[in-house]
Amino acid sequence: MARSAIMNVMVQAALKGGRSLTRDFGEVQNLQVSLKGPGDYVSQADKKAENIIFNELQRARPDYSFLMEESGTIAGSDDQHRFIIDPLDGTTNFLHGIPIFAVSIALERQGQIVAGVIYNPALDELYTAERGSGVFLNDRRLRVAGRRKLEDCVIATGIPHLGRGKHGQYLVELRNVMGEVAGIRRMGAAALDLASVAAGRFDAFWESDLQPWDMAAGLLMVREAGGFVSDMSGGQDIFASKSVVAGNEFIHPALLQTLKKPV
Ligand code: 2AM
Ligand code: CA
Repeated sequence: MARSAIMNVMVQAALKGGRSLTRDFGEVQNLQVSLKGPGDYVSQADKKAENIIFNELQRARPDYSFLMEESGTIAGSDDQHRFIIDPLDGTTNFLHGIPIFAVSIALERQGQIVAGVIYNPALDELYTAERGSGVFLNDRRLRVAGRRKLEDCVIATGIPHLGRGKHGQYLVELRNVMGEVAGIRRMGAAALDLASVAAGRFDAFWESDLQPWDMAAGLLMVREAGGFVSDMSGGQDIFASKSVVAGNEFIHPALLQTLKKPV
């Protein structure tokens, strides 16, 4: 698998950020027993990883712009290129010592996502995608799963929690989907959920109230694996609507329809 120069830069940044997270994750596991918990420690770990990733990318591409979960927007002299960075997707998992979290880095060119890297350091799983060149998990090229019937499918989702999302509407969606599928999973890291759709582990995924950095790299991966992505209304306003539905050509439309079934 030949990687472009920019992909090499993004991979190095993700690996370096991931190594920092791994070191801090060890300490987080020890802090579970403390009364206060590892909250402050995790915020620091998150910011530290973001700084490492930012420094790596900015050194290689000093003109590019940035959108980052922790530091927000940094305008570069080149506004045609923008890195979109989530240094720690799956923060709640990380905080609780659950090894399902990832670094996510995407590159947008003129508003289009052209490259993406998602790295889960706990499993040492590195997903890479370039527009038009496919998506890989480590060295293996990925394809979305081929299932055609919802009843055979394992569907991933994100459940809105305290202070977030429309809980009533979500329960309707969940009720609609659970009656028609083989299983539902809630992993708690949207970037990894999308990567897992690309890898054919999940047949589809839906979630609302997500940010661009949760989704950018993963959206490209699903597309490059031959899958379909949309917002909850079936359109392409994914960032603006903050919602995503992803799956193969059969399950994506079937899931969209099921989600919207009237009560
Ligand atoms: P995070 O771990 O980077 O916060 C979980 O349902 C998914 O929603 C995760 O990918 C999580 O990303 C994302 N998410 C986005 N905004 C969030 C918020 N305000 N609180 C918790 N999770 C959030
Ligand atoms: Ca995130």
